[in-house]
Amino acid sequence: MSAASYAAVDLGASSGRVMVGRVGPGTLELTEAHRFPNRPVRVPEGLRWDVLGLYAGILRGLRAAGPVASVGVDSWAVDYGLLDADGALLGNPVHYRDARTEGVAERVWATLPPAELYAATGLQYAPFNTLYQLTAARGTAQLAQARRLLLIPDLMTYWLTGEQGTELTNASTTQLIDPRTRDWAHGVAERLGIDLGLFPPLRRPGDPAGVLRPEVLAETGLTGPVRVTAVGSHDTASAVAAVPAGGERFAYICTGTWSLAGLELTAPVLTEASRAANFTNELGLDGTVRYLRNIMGLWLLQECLREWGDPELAGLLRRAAEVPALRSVVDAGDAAFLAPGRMPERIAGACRASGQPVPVTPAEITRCILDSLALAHRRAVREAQELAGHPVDVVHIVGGGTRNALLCQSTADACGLPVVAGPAEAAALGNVLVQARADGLVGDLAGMRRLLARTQAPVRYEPRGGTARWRAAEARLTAR
Ligand code: LFR
Repeated sequence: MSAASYAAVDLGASSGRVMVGRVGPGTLELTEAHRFPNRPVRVPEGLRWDVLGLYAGILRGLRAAGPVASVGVDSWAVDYGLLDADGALLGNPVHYRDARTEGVAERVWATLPPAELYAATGLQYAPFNTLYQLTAARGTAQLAQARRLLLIPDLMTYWLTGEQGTELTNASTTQLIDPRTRDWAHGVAERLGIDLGLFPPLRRPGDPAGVLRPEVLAETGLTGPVRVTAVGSHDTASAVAAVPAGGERFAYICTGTWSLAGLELTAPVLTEASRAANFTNELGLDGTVRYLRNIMGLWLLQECLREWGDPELAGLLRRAAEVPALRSVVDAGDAAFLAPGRMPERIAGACRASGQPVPVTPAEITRCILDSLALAHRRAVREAQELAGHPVDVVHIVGGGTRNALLCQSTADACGLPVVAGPAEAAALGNVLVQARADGLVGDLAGMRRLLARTQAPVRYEPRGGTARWRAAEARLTAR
């Protein structure tokens, strides 16, 4: 095969897309076939994902994509659907921002102390890790009836193919995987009474995941057989695979609804200091570890925009750039910002509580958010290097936030390092490249990255000095 087209289904927290990647010798082109909103729905029992709407968007996208050699699916992590004995979905998958996990971690830790849990799984504490969600679900009629658990991309893949599997990079976010063996953490599951038999067998990026069912072919107008390939089905795993870095001395920040900031390592860091700093060891391509911290990300801004009735973003960012930098900052890693709703008020409240000037106008609040994100990026990049003993010379930013020049420049200034921004559609590109690699069209991870660097034209931001101001702002935040 000398060139081929691949469909990447990439589901983000606020939108889904089907992208088509054309890969040939030395070439890589990505085009958008279809983009659709992803709106969680609040029903009486809580916040739920509209997975039927997402699947309908995928089918529409595959129709628009036209002939492809294979399809791969990636999405956000940790969430899942439960299937009954007939293989039918039991209810709407619960959104990771749902309140059901409040107070659950403490119950888990009474059986399995946090230090032991970290030593066994290397996963950061986040209230929404699948392990806590499953503990929250214990005793529900739905879980009692469940015979299978499929993570979101595995559920979509199952509906497309009829075949079930658990893709490893995403499985590593459940907190039920041992990052050393890259296999299930049986001891953890046993002690917490979690039935690992609910998960179908593990599969790895590049493994075959079936072919599109005849009904899917009929509905999408595609001619079979069309293969489905397991990719780094955690969107962050796919995005990190598409960081156009040369060598190893780089940090990355995957920006979108979240900012995921950290390093690519060859082994997990399971020290107590790492746990205390809440760094996670998620699994990446080819035996790599994604050593990173979750930062609230552009969610803070998205929620404000929603509250403000979705004003035009470019104008707002221009006005925000004119607001003096670093007047007030909030801790963009704080789980207090996890839940939806009233975000401008909550940000102003955090500034007031910490004795800083209270941002009032949308431009001021936007500036506060972007400064706070850049500051959180600075902290994560620095602490990751210290904790892993892995120095870097450059910070790569990929994902939607690369379109935000103010955020990229502020991150370069805050880190005191050059920032290389792009590609924006990193997750889709990583998804496409893993499929192309399974067909022998690209080489190893380094080869994939060389191809990206040559074809995707990233933008470079040099630090403009003034790191002392960022250091002072950080001290202001951590002093409290
Ligand atoms: C980013 C992401 C993060 C994960 C969060 C919740 O889209 O996948 O990596 O921590 O969403 O699933």
